[in-house]
Amino acid sequence: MTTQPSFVQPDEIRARFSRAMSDMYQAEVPLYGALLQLVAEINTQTMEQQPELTRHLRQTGEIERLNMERHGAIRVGTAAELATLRRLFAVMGMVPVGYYDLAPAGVPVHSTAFRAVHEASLQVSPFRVFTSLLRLELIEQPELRQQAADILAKRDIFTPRAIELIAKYETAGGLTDNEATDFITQALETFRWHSQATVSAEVYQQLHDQHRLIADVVAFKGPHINHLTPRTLNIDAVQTAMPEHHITPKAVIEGPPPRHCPILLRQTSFKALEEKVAFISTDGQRVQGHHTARFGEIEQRGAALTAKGRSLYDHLLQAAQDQLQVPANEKNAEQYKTLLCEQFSQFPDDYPTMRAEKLAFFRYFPTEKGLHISAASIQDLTLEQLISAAIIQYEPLVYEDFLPVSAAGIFQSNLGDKGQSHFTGHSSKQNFQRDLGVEVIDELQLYEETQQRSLAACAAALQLPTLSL
Ligand code: OOG
Ligand code: NI
Repeated sequence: MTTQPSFVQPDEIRARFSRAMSDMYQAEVPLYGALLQLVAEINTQTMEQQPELTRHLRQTGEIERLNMERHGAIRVGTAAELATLRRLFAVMGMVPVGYYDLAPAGVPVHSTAFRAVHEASLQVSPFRVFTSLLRLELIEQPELRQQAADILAKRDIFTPRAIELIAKYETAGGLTDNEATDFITQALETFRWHSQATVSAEVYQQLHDQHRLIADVVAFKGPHINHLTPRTLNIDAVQTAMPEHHITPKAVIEGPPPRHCPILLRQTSFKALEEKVAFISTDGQRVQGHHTARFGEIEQRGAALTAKGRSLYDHLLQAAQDQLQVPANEKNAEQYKTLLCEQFSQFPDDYPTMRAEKLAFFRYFPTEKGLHISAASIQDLTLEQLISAAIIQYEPLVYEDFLPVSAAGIFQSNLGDKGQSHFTGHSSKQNFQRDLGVEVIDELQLYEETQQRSLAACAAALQLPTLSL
């Protein structure tokens, strides 16, 4: 009789992989290590200074995931690469959530975020990877487009052993501890930096002239991780402290302005590093050159917004940008901040109003008082009455996703000033999903489900038949 081998939980593999990725990137880009340290210091300070925030982080459990919280970003070149990445991420319990079209902002890619979806899994490891697929069809010159496709067709970004282990996971339903360790080592290879380009300096230059991003995707062996982003509790403080630590941040923080009740996501990055690379040449000589792609980023996360809240956010952000008339830059950074704050004064900045107006998602918890009260005495109370009686309390659900306008700003800040063109190709979620091999998950649905589960858990704890909004 054979016994069932015990498999490592995908959540556990993801947590271990995320740590291994962070270690690798620290070794590759020491400035990322410096940024991690700065973020950790400011997080500690912020929690000391803001007991209310600390209480909130305890209540939601975010305090336990804070130090391991990060996202990464990669860019791939073909449908086959994207489809295999989906299988690789599935081993770690990560599935594609959301569709982001960056073409209108002049970046020839479309993207999704691979991440865990259940709040219990997110609690074990919230690691996410923003994954972009190059849209070769947006390259104008047919010869260059064909050449890029030919170069990409020749490369294999996965190790044979990684493919074997993915297949093993799919057929057996899991990986043993040894296999998981092996998988992490093998999968990491796909995201490693290679200073040796796979093309000549001439071809690199042609790709680069078309768009710097095209050179970044096509001219190298694989989709090197281009940044890893820790989560800060005070992005303004980190932005201010960065120069003292010899880190130069981009001019403006992407996303909403500073608020009492943070919403969605605020992000800032430091400029990409100019790194030495070697190009191939026909006579076997190494040709030295340089490439600029890898950078660092930090982010502060706030409440996940409902469709209504999100459309208000989009509207206010657009209004501020329209008023500024030109893209935000070093010179107009202060003016942009003022405009943004003015516009966002229309977005309620306290949780009770955000909840009453259904602008954000929340998680509900029974209070200590609620857990000690007799169930019979509260049977007829509505959710609102239970909240007023301090039997139930609520906390905003943290936003786990990305923002296309911010993502475009992050891309742009690392692509130099030129090339701010607009691509006119249609948004093609369908093509993206065909290439991916599955449909992407709607993030709003996920927040809705988490909110519902918290209500159900509250009802169970208070011995009430149901609770609804
Ligand atoms: C991805 C840029 C987007 C974010 O945090 O919005 C991103 C990239 O540069 O590949 O990472
Ligand atoms: Ni990022």
